[in-house]
Amino acid sequence: MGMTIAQKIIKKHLVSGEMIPGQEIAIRIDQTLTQDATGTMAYLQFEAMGVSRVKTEKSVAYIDHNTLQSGFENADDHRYIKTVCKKHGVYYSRPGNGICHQIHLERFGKPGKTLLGSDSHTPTGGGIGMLAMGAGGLDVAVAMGGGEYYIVMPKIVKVNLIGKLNPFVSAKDVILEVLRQLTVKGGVGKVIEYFGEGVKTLSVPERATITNMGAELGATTSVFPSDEITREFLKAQDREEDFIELYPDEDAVYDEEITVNLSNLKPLAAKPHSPDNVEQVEMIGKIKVDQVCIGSCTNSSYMDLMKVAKILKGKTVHPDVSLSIAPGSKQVYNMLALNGALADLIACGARILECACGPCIGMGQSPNSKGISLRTFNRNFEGRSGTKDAGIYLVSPETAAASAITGVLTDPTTLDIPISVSMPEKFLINDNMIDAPAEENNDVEVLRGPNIKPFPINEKLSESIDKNVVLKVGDNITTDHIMPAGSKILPYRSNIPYLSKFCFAVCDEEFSERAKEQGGGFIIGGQNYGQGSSREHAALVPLYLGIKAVIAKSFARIHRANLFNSGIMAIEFIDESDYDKIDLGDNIILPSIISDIENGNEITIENKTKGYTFKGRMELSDRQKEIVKAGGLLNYTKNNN
Ligand code: MIC
Ligand code: SF4
Repeated sequence: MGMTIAQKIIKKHLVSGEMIPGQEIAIRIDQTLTQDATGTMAYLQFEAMGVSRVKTEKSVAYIDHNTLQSGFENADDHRYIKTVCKKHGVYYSRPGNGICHQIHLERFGKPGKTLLGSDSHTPTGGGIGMLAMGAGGLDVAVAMGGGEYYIVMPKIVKVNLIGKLNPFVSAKDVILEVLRQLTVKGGVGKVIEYFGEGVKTLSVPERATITNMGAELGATTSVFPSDEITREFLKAQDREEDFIELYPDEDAVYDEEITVNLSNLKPLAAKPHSPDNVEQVEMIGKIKVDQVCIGSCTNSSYMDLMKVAKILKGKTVHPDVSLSIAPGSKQVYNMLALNGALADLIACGARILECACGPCIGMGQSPNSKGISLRTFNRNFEGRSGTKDAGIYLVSPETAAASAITGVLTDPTTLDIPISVSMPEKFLINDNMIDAPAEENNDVEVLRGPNIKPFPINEKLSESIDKNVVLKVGDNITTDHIMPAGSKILPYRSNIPYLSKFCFAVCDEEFSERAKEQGGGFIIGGQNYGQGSSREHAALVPLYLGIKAVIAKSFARIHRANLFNSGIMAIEFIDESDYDKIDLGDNIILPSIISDIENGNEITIENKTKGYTFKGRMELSDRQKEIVKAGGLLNYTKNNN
């Protein structure tokens, strides 16, 4: 039987397990990436493993999230990452060089390779035919140490692209359409593979926009074929030697299939507060806009910003709008500066930000109260922008630029501005902001600031657990709800005790205090609990607060793994009506948890307050069972060394 692209890459990297959807497999990781908001924790964990040098083909650390330095914390963390990387064989991309996913695509990604990143948008690399996945920092640390990465063998969804995009309709509209069809949980346990005649009409940056936002589908990853267009891109990046051709076999079998006709697409927007709340821009109507932000790892490529510059050339940003633009990388920024496009952006009144995540992670540019902000980003969760009552719309760069001029949400196809932008034959190559690691690690001193506090480590699991429900939440809880980001909190990513004050604050301001007072307990969740960011802080902080288990209707992939890695149990309701019967404060007992785990996957749960017993499910591989019993992956690894 023929194979799909993802199956081919998995087969080449398979260490153990069978490639049967739903079964746990282990794969070898060729490359890793970290960013600074998850990186400190990942390198602390790497150090705790006692491996002297990374064992991957290439590992790169990027500084892009915590670039606002309003205290010593971020600068200290950067210095720690810089020195720890130098010592242990990791390339270091300095602040100012740009956003991890954009740079990795430009300078390091290779078709056919596996990439594991401590950031959920790592699948951006699927735009050049990599199997690129997001994970928690600990999983990335293990991969850097040469350990395999465990995933559930995914199902493969074929997205058949036909036709060709019309002018002013863009790659962002393609992925918004896929999100409209499949929703934020439609990709769980699946790889999304793009196929069909429409593929060759899309450039690599456009493909990368689409695979980037596959994260919002909850997918394991997304991937495009590696074809002549990929070769041209790599050649223009001066690395044609990294190219290999990669197509699915003609008789490849897919588990599901959907078709998107590019010719029929219209500009789309994801309305507040979910990336799958998608509607046509024209149908939403001309709502008044307060802010427009262009950038992020989804839409900050040279091609994207050239289109924006052409739309804005000779115009002025509407008086009621604040427009900010953050180029994705120094390469992009520098090229815009050299060809004059930057001058057009400045002249129209755009506020040019440094090449970094910036407003996407709430590092500045929070909208005004009840403000409407159009963003070319990938997430519009409530509160993520830093303004709780703001309404964030996710749109294409074309829609963003058009609306910045008119001051209202504007369908860019209605503007009469002919623009054409073509891929450069050669990108500007200058890797002077990427530091190579030291040859020998003995004399490199790792510098740590006072903000770095020890991370919590769980205890061995005990047979019976008796605690209260300290929080009950609904469906689609994101890791941004669990552990918010933003400029005030992000500097403390290496300080779990401090972070714990903000845990779940968006949903329930008293949660943190309540959990501490009661010595921890249980969290009850709905569908798709833990979607969104890969931040393992969303598991480490609840661990610090004493959370023993999350009992939910279903879990998102990366967060589920992060919970188990930290030794918190992720238990699913077998009968979802049991969710309705539990209330905040109920006393819950797991009377025989170790025996239950050993005997299968059914967990007995007693609700003492309500006086009844029900069953939960925890499907674990033998290895995961041992991890949970040991109280997390670090304990398990230590026990086995
Ligand atoms: C995000 O977009 O939410 C982040 C910030 O990039 C996260 C990682 C983090 O929380 O540090 C992600 O997507 O994984
Ligand atoms: Fe950075 Fe935003 Fe991309 Fe996350 S989604 S990596 S915060 S640009």
